[in-house]
Amino acid sequence: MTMQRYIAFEGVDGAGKTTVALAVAERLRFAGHDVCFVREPGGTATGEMIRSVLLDRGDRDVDPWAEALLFAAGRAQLAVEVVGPALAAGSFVLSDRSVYSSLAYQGGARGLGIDAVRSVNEAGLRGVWPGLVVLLRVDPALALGREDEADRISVEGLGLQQRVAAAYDQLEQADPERFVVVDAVAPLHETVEAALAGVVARS
Ligand code: T5A
Repeated sequence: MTMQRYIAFEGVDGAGKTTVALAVAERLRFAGHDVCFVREPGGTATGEMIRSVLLDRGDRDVDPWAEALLFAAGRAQLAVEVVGPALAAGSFVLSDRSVYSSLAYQGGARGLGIDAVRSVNEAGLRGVWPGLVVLLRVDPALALGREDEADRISVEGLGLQQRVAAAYDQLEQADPERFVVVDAVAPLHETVEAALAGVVARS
């Protein structure tokens, strides 16, 4: 299994992950590659149900560890049902978010601890781990303004997003070989070109 072809797009809420990841997928397909595109939370029937529990807004509590374990549960299902088989078949897998979101949001921003959150995810992923992370860097306030609709987590506002941005920086500094950092304040076509160049150079 070539994990180098498992590429995660990451960033704060509204950074532009979906837009950029879809554009990179299209360019890779145009170049003749098989590309499997997934999103987290979600990507399987079970995962989409878990997504609703995690992101639908409503008058209910979700404990931070319940949140972390639900994200990890959906991800375990996605790994065994979709990502692992696609990589084994030689496809690129482009993922709109990944385990690195859990490390940044639940491990860093929510204060559960990056190592503790990494451990529960490792148990479920069984080695299916992104080989490359494209981190879209943008001021969290600007990014929140780009969001179409706030979900249960982004509605918490700027303070959380600033802690998320700091956690991503910490993750990148600890493991720079795995990361490509892209300026997502630039015009969109420049961001897409930079992300594509990073992917092509590393895969
Ligand atoms: N979460 C998720 C966790 O806490 N832990 C986890 O483990 C996981 C997996 C849902 C929430 O769950 C949290 C994080 C989130 O709070 P989500 O559905 O990915 O995750 O939610 P968002 O990040 O809010 O996703 P959005 O779809 O709102 O934002 P995107 O995908 O970052 O941005 P996008 O592409 O939809 O829109 C960006 C806009 O900006 C424009 C684009 O044209 C677009 O209109 N734009 C640029 N985009 C990119 N680069 C540029 N240079 C651009 N310039 C303008």
